[in-house]
Amino acid sequence: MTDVQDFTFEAGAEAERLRRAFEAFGVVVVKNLMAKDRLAEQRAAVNRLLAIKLQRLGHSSISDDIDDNLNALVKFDQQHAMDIIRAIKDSPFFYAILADPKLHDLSKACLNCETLLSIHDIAQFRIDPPNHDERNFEWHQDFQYNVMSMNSATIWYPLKPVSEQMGPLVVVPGSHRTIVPVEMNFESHKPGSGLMHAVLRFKVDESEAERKAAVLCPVEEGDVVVFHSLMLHRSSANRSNRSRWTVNPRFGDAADPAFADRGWLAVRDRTQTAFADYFPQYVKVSGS
Ligand SMILES: O=C(O)CCC(=O)C(=O)O
Repeated sequence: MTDVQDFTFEAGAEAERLRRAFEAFGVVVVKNLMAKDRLAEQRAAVNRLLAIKLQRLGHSSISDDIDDNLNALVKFDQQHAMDIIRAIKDSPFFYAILADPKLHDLSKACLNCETLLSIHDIAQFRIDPPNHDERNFEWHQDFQYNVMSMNSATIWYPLKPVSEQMGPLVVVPGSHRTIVPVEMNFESHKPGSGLMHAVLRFKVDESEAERKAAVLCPVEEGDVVVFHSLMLHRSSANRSNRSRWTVNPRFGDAADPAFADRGWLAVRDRTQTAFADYFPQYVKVSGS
């Protein structure tokens, strides 16, 4: 049984050690990588968007805390959380995260590569309010959603600590060596609804995945998780009384031969059938 400590490092760990752990487990946790003041700036940027939205709805008592303001906002309508996610992704601070040298160094070390690509469309920001399970992911791999280089890195870090009750990420260390076949059904999918996860159904032996699973918790302020695009992972339910805020960009290796040969085509808003187009042997199209 793999222990989370086997792939957990302090910031400043040598690239070679990170790479070896990433190769062995498909996941690495780096403690204290993001500076606390950078995280405070990111929360402040999120809070400005929450304040704008609340003011537009006539709500005048704005808090300094993103959770208070989000709670006030979703009382008007849960869908406002999606508007905030959309605006966050289009904010300069989010582009700065994609350009963060610390995340680049970590991704390059893990992927053992020199030239990264990061596609804005598939970088995510998640807000997971308590007891709101609609957007929770079952067991899946990220490659089928993103179709960047096969050995891409998904970065996952919280703006506030994630405790056991808050729905920590669950991973299967060492599961990153095979592509899991999927069933795709775009029939009732609405782009931009935040429900893209429901389009793919992964053929996973769930009891085996649960048996080998490691729960990444607690993840403290400043800690960063990076995992391989083929590593099996899932969400868990947030049963605390505050939201889980996670920053979730992805970095691929531009030198992956198949990725470069297809002109670095990946999944963007308008290319959601890319996995079926390039990997038809893993796909059964249903609902047509
Ligand atoms: O944060 C979560 O609950 C799931 C995130 C995830 O599955 C992903 O980043 O691919």
